[in-house]
Amino acid sequence: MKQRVKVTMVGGKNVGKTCFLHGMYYVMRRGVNNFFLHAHDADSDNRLMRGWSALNRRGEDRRWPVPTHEDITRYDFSFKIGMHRTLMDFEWVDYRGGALEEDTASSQELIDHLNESDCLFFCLDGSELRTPVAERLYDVDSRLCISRAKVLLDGMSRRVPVAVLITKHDCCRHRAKDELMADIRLLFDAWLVPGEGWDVLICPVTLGRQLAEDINGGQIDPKNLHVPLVYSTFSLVVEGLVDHETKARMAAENQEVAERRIQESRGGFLTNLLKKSDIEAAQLEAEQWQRQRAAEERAANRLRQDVAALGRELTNAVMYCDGRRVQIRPQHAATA
Ligand SMILES: Nc1nc2c(ncn2[C@@H]2O[C@H](COP(=O)(O)OP(=O)(O)OP(=O)(O)O)[C@@H](O)[C@H]2O)c(=O)[nH]1
Ligand SMILES: [Mg+2]
Repeated sequence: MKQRVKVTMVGGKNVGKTCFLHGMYYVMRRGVNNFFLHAHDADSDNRLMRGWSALNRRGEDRRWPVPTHEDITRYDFSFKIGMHRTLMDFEWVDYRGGALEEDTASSQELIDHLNESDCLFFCLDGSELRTPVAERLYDVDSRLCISRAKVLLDGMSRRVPVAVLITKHDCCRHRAKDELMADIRLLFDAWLVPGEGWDVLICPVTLGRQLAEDINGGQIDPKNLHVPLVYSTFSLVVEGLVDHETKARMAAENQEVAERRIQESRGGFLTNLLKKSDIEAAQLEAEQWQRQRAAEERAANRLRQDVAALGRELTNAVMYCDGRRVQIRPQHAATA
């Protein structure tokens, strides 16, 4: 399993990418159910914590970040279980929303980042979903750069998990869940149909319920901010688990083949003597495969525990696996 992965956050201008990052960093730096996120360097930590402190200055419009100017801002984080055990290192890429709409060097850089990404976050501005989108479909699609993002994602050389964040969910939480989901299906049809191979999380997030009515005075009371990163980690750890299980199975099969060769070579005293070197070579091989199998099984067992811990955070999550709705049961079994 890769220990260092790259997340790219995409979405239109002003959809709440930077605010989400500041909020997510704060809640996970503090820790959510024993999961932690720590920036690798003090400058990034300070910058993100300053961003969070500003959000909490109620009554000032300076509480909100200025639109991101730098084309691309990178952060290096460690995602930990407990304070000390790193599960995965993330290189996080936040970039100015405008880059998605343009055909410039920075959008080329973004495409390069996407191609190297192991998971994606797409921010969908929940304030666009206050009312049904059907009649405003093309307008919403172009403002949120959804079609543009789809084109970029389809151009990617491989499928990676996608977390769709309904940011500013406070603005659309008055709507029935089914209705909201129908709108999301309209907007993201291509990512939610079978056969396209996308694994998708749909996750509402907000920095505070009161913000819908009072953007400058509303209290900061974040919801769900840790879920998308937990989902990305979960998906990548499951991938690693499957890899170890496959390797353990292959090692077991190879061990069996070598053991069969030993059995077939053995015979009477003279046969054993004549085939001594063949038998010894097969014995050595069988032992090597046995050791490899044991190592893969140990690694798989460790990851199974991590998958269970991460899965506990996702039992209420709306997830699709190649267009099929999947649910993680409280006893951690992922089922269709
Ligand atoms: N109601 C509500 N508004 C929010 C929330 N989060 C962010 N906003 C508003 O959205 C604005 C834009 O947020 P940013 O995080 O700067 O958006 P961005 O996507 O980084 O924008 P660019 O840097 O221009 O690409 C903020 O100034 C807030 O007014 C939220 O949870 N609820
Ligand atoms: Mg920004």
